[in-house]
Amino acid sequence: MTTATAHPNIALVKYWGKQLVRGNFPATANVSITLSDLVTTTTLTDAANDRVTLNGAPADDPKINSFLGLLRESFDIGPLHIDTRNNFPTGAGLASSASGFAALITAINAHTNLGLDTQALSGWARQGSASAARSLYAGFVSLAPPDWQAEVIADAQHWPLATVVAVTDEAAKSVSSSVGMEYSRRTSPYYDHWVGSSGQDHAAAVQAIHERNFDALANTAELSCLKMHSVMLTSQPTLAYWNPATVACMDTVRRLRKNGVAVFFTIDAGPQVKAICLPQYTDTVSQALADTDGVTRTIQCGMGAGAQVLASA
Ligand code: 2P0
Repeated sequence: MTTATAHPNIALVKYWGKQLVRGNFPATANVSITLSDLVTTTTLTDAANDRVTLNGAPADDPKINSFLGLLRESFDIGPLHIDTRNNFPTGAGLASSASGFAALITAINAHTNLGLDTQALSGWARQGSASAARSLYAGFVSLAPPDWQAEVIADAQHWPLATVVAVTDEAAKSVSSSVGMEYSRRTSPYYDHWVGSSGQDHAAAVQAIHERNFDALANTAELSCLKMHSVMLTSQPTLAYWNPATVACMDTVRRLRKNGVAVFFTIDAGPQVKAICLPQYTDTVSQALADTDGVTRTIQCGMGAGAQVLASA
């Protein structure tokens, strides 16, 4: 039996869209921070047939099935019972597939003695879910050309930012990110500009992180988020991930920032808002978001660890 954990990561410059090559490579350079407090815990046991339980209930997840199929083209991996649990809403724009595939490949590596190093694990995780490549690592993580290998550009101690998650709806999304990205590539009139400008956004974010320039990171991250959502909204069918509370949270964050609080927002493929701030503002930001109409709860996170094996026997 083997247990591994991994944390979700939140992109500050977003991945949305895939290259038209095998291997699940993003079309846009992206950079993230790995969160603490939110965690996926995955336990593997040998079984007669493959079986997956997600948050305690039997699950038939095509992405996990095809990931196992891909791994078995290269490695001898017997049938497994995969028990995976999230301590946060699943499939709701909180990067459960990033932590999920990072924990899964980390557990499989230990359980079946594949002997893969972190870089190789990250490459395999990318094939399960591209954002998962980043969750192998702690700190500020880039996934960018030329090799599209996730790498740490600064560790958590360099700039220990805090994140407050404002939960507005715990339900799972109706359109998966993979499907949504394909709609966007095929139909959004803004898609080419989005892809073409991502290198510039990535470079600006990397520089802001290295310099610990909060305003520069805030402006770049909010622009990347809003450009991604513009692409989503102009896709056919439209991908409208926001609800009224999402918009209210954005207004709350903008008001705080105007009043001198170092905070910015980012939103992924779901209606939750993540407010990233300097740690001394965490309580102020949490309180303001908790008081915002439609917010059901807030979760405070720091910078999290990379994926790790907890126990293997
Ligand atoms: C990100 N997202 O960079 C972006 C921002 C959602 C919005 O990565 O198709 O689940 O499995 O590679 O990684 C969500 O996409 O997609 C995602 P697949 P994934 O965090």
